[in-house]
Amino acid sequence: LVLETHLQAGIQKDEFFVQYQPLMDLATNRLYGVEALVRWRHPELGIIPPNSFIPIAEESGLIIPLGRKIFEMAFADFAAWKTNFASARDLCLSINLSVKQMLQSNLAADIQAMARDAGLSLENINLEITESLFIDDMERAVKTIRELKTLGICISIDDFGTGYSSLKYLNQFSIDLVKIDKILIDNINGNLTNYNIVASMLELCAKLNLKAMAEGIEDIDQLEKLQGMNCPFGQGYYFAPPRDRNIIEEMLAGNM
Ligand code: G
Ligand code: G
Ligand code: MN
Ligand code: NA
Repeated sequence: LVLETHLQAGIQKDEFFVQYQPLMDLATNRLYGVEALVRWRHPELGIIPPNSFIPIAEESGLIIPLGRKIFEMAFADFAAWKTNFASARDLCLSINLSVKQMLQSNLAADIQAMARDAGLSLENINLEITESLFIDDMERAVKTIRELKTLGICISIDDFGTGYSSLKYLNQFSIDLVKIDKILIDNINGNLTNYNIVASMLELCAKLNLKAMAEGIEDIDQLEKLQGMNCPFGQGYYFAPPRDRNIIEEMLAGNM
């Protein structure tokens, strides 16, 4: 309850900010997009990672106003990058959404309004959702995804392979991108079973015409294995950790 009170105050005092982690095109080794990841700069406790407050924000419902702030910040940055950097023209922006946010009836209209306020078109905007969404309220989830897709927004399944992982959802909900969880990527070199699971997932995605991204790539051996399997996209500390906005701007200015 104490943290919840701090969280509420923190939202009002704008203590939250967004970092961005590069998403890479593995075929060309070029920047494909960035994933927005929220952080809390607490006046006494310092930087608090999302794992420590997102669950509380979800339980308390504060994820709704916080989520709106995250969109506003990321949309403002993204709009500025599109204006200022030719290299950002086709860049994709990925934003994580909690189940609670996805189940708001006005989500699509809300996002549309925030994009309009930021002077941003909804092309190249990608929302990351988790499979648990489909257990919670299937009907609402389907309706929301349809509305978002009508606006031109892309949908990713985050942490794929760890949870419910029903393959039929991928097609049924016209998912655009599957993010294969770090846990499966971790052991891709040491463990033949893991390797085969990832290889099969990539094959399946290709057959279903889904983009696939490997999460948590930390070394060149993993990268080369994934490239050998024709994994189209990747993310991980090997390329870059989540970075402050100004570092991303340096990259866009031509140093990467
Ligand atoms: O950045 P980090 O690895 O600490 O993020 C941990 C988790 O917190 C992510 O996997 C993601 O699920 C969640 N998270 C990070 N940023 C956001 C955000 O902006 N919105 C929501 N809903 N979740 C986020
Ligand atoms: O669940 P989600 O995919 O949204 O989480 C993304 C988070 O995963 C990022 O915030 C980042 O902190 C973390 N992450 C990204 N790449 C790596 C990696 O290579 N290794 C580890 N340990 N964590 C990573
Ligand atoms: Mn994510
Ligand atoms: Na993940």
